[in-house]
Amino acid sequence: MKHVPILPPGVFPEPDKDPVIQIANMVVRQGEHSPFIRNVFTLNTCAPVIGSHVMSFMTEKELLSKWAMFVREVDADIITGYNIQNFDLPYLINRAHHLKVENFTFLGRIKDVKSVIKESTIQSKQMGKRENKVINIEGRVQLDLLQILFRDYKLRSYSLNAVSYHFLQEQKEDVHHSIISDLQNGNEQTRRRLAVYCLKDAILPLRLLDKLMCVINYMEMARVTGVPLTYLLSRGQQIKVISQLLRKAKEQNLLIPAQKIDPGEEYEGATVIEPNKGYYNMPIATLDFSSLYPSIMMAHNLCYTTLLNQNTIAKEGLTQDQYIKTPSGNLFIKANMRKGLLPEILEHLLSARKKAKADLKMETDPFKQKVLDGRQLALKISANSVYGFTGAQVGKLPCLEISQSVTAFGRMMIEQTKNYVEETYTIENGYKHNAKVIYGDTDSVMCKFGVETVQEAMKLGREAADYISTKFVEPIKLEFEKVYFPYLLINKKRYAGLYWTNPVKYDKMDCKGLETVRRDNCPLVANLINQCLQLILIDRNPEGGVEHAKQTISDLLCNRIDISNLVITKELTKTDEEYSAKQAHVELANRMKKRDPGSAPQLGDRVPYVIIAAAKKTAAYLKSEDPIYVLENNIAIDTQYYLENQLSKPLLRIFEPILGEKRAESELLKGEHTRTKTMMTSKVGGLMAFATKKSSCIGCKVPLDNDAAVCKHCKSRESEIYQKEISTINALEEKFSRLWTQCQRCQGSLHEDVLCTSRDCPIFYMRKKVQKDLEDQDKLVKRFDENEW
Ligand code: TTP
Ligand code: MN
Ligand code: MN
Repeated sequence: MKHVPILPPGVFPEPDKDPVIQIANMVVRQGEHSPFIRNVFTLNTCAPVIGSHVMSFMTEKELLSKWAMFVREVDADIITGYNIQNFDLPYLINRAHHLKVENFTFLGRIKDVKSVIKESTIQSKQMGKRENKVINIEGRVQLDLLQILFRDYKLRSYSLNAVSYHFLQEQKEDVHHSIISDLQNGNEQTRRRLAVYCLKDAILPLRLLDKLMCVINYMEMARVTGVPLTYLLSRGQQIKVISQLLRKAKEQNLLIPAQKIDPGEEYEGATVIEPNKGYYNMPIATLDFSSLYPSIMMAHNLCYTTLLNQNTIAKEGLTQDQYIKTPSGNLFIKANMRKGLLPEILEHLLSARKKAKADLKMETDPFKQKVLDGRQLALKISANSVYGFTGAQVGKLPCLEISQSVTAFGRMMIEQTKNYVEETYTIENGYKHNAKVIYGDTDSVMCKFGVETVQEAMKLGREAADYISTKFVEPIKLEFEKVYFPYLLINKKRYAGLYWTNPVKYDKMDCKGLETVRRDNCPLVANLINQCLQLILIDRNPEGGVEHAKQTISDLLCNRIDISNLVITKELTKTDEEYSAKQAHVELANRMKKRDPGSAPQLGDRVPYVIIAAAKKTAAYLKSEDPIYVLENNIAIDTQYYLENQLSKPLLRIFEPILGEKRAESELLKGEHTRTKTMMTSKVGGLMAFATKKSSCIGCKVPLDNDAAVCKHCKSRESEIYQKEISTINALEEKFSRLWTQCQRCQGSLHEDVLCTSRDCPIFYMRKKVQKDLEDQDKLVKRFDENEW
């Protein structure tokens, strides 16, 4: 569902003032791809929309009342939409209350139970703190797509527009809220245009749910862990473990203690093997334990119900072969005596994961593969949170003996694995080289076997994994995971490499802990790091990477980087007073509010900004500016800031293992290419170069003291110079129209005016920039006219 209230420009709608003018609905049977009901409820008349049922009402009261009847009649199991939980549903309920619409709030399946709005805050490690509205609609599950995306996907922007572009490669038709009331107050045709937009907004969440297989995946998780579907959105990991524990405890006639348990102390975590940093132009095989912590708990029967102490051992007269002592010194009874609940829960979760992994292997569609990978990952996380549950300091049932035993086993095992590899694969034992573990984290080892081909590394990797697995108790299993070739090992948790799972072709370039995904940095950083890594790893041309980095730095300092690459975005999550230190995006939001309260970013928006040049020592948070404002007012960018605060660290990081610390710094950040800056006037932005006042000759740039287009010396070439500037105009116009078409196409809109003002789309900035360049170039060419050309 999707509803449109009238929004006065830039003001968030308020249910006691702003009417609901349309509600669009799509109803689909789970498993089918297209809805069997498509309708839209409109206030005032609306021209027909092919394929959709238009129902028009003359009063808002009637519209709302009939819509509530529709909800009861169609009797859906799941209600979805984009931000329905915090926006549409509460809005409709409040509006209906305000208008005193009778019987509106009976939206659920239990007679006479009203749907009411409550506020709630949830806090979790995974999500941070979020304030949400909660509405009871008995018998129907609310699955808000926005909430699902918040949980399952890290995205740069969560606007429906950006999201549908990201997953469906199409953008929705955006009707800018400033024109909604004009459209509503127009005629049946303009209201039809609103309806079309509204219908499209209603179907998008369904299509996304379908594409991302959300209902199937959530359903499976709910079944496996035994929690209601909605808990998966509203609650954390712990509730799933509790639910499974209750399920198993009941089977064995056990009760779970309800009183608060003392959390116990911190305990030691996992081992990270000290990295042997460098650029490896040879295959590196990675071995990793499959579901390590869960399999440790299963192998050694670790559970609340199997934990022993000396007293019980004495009292029960247990003999040494009946229990084990973990590396952390804790005692547990063996499975043949009594099988723990946790190992059983884990078996169940891991068999579901195994099945998901098998489905993944069968799938050929790359997008579905991603979704299935998401499913097996969710099950992996659920399995790992069983361990997390026992170690949670503020948990319902912490048990230090279990959690510290798990990590102690883990530490011991990775150490042993490293030794097995290095002791077994030696020249002495008949292999061509001495193997070396160059890095490892928690349950994985990166092995340099010294061989030259991916194939040989895979063979040794498989062999080693199988051999080492036999050294541990079942179901513990070391697996050959992949080969990295080449491999750039930067530091603990930071590396990149080409990732091979077959000897013919690498699967992907894999980067860990590097700035290759854009979130808080500007796109320039991610793009440059990606390009350099591609040169280093794919082209195996580290020198080319260095050259490319230098060239980009030089482009940056000479203002040749497009502004869309320099836009940084940060979410405005708190009000000004709540931030302890001044922040660039918050300051900007405040300044924009003063300029124009209507278009200023609101709480929850991502604020795009660039850093502009200012007097020396101006704090960075004062130099943030709206990219559009920068374009429109020809404001110079602080290129030095971008070099020092955005590019330099990530760049040095990837080049240090190749060039060495000293050379990386001197070659990348201090070379000739960084001096180009002094050749340009540093105050003037790139797009200003031509657009300055009528002060220099268009031909040779010599300063002029009159308004002429060219100087005396260039006068004879004036026609030629004019032609050149005209062709620049032509080129810009062509570029503009290409970008324009692209925006139109991606909006799927054939309206003459492109309405998209999506500030999270780089095309938008490019289009704006070209538009600005075109205006400037136009002005420049006019100088020829003014001087009697
Ligand atoms: P991984 O090797 O990432 O996970 P895994 O061994 O459970 O699963 P896989 O079969 O995919 O290798 O991490 C090793 C251990 O680190 C894992 O068993 C438990 C711990 N861990 C957590 O506690 N929480 C987590 O979110 C992750 C990823 C790991
Ligand atoms: Mn593992
Ligand atoms: Mn691992």
